[in-house]
Amino acid sequence: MSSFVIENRIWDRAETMPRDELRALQLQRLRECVERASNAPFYRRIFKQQGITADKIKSLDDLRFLPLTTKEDLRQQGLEGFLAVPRERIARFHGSSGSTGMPTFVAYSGQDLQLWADLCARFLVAGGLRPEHTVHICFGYGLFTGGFGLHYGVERVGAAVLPASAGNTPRQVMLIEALQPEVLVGTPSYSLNIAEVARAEGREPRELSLKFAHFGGEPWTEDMRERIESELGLIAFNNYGLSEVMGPGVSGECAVRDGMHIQEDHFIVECIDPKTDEPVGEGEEGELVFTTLSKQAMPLIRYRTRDISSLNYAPCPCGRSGVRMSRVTGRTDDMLIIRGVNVFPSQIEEALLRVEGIAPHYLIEVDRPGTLDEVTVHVEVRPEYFSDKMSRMQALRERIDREIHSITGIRMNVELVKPQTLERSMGKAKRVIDHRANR
Ligand code: DLL
Repeated sequence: MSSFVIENRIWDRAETMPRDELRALQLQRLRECVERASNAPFYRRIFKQQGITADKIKSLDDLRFLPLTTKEDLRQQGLEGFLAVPRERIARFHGSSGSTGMPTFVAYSGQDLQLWADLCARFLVAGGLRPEHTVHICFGYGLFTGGFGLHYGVERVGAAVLPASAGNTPRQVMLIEALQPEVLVGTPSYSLNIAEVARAEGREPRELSLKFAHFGGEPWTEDMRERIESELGLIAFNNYGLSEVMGPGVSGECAVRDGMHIQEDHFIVECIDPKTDEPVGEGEEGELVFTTLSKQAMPLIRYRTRDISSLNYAPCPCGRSGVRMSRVTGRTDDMLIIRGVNVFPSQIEEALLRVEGIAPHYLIEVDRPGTLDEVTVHVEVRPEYFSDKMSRMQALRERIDREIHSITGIRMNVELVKPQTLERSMGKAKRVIDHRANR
């Protein structure tokens, strides 16, 4: 890790609001949100059917009487079904690329964009950003919320933006060398590509100007954080968000780096059992569900994220009162069911990173050639470990097999591949190919 020290600075006093005050504010904003949401055709119809009105919400506990909203609802109703303002008040569209090809669109009013920049500023400052810094943003600028979301957050803090966008990694390295940014913003997996290309060009990645980084947009493990920090010689912070709810800025780590503070004055979070829809206890894993309290153009009520995490209400030494969510360990729709056992890609990542000699690049392939599921994990070997000696590679494979088995309880095929052979992604890494869906 870098020796750079992150001070505990707070962007907005609202982040430290006492919890009783916070809950009172949430209740008031929840009523306003229900009022606003009833302008959207989807909610208007449901509220009418179920007799829901803002004045019937007497306490935050009444939230559970409100309907859950799903990604399917967004797909089926389209943007129009969820717009709570006339088209002329929309200032920006974004979208998340669905597996079906057609993105799910989201809309922002001018006020939403202001709030978004502020919420990004909060977690950036919590993770050390200061006006004198320069920030290299390698998220894609486009429909994806990562590029523009972080861009305006950095500007709000008053720091300089280097809008590198995604792709063309040699050029990214050149820009870092030329403009000496202290901060990197992007997906964690892409930062490793930058390190790799820098090294291939004869530069030591740890010698680059980067001191800390704000990563988000995809799942990553604590071991991956350590690997990235040691590769690039920086301190890495985690931040979380999703386009439907706003984009980045829903939560982020403070200097303590023990969970991401949710910006609860603008989002109510619940953690539910995805099967029963009942709340799980504090610290237990469940699906996160968000209600947007302040969004104007596209308010969402009890939006099911499919992200699996847990909540920690213990006070944080940094003074922020927002509940902390754990790392996302997987998505309900990412979970692989292998011969009846539930496995998350993050568990495989954890196993792989325990083994010395392998590079943090992997791909999980699932198939069912006969009646049984088969998983093949393709893993890159680090150049200095790659060898023509069968026995050496066999020992490495067995070590990986044991780690995977001890974490997931199942046996997988391990295929070691030469350094640099797995495809590098320019944004969110693709970790799983499941052929079973096409059989
Ligand atoms: O990825 C928003 C974002 C951009 C967040 C940049 C942070 C930084 P979507 O493309 O809609 O939006 O994808 C949202 O990505 O439901 C999670 O499954 C996953 N995700 C986002 N951040 C994290 C994270 C953006 N820190 C989906 N850890 C979410 C794990 C994350 N998963």
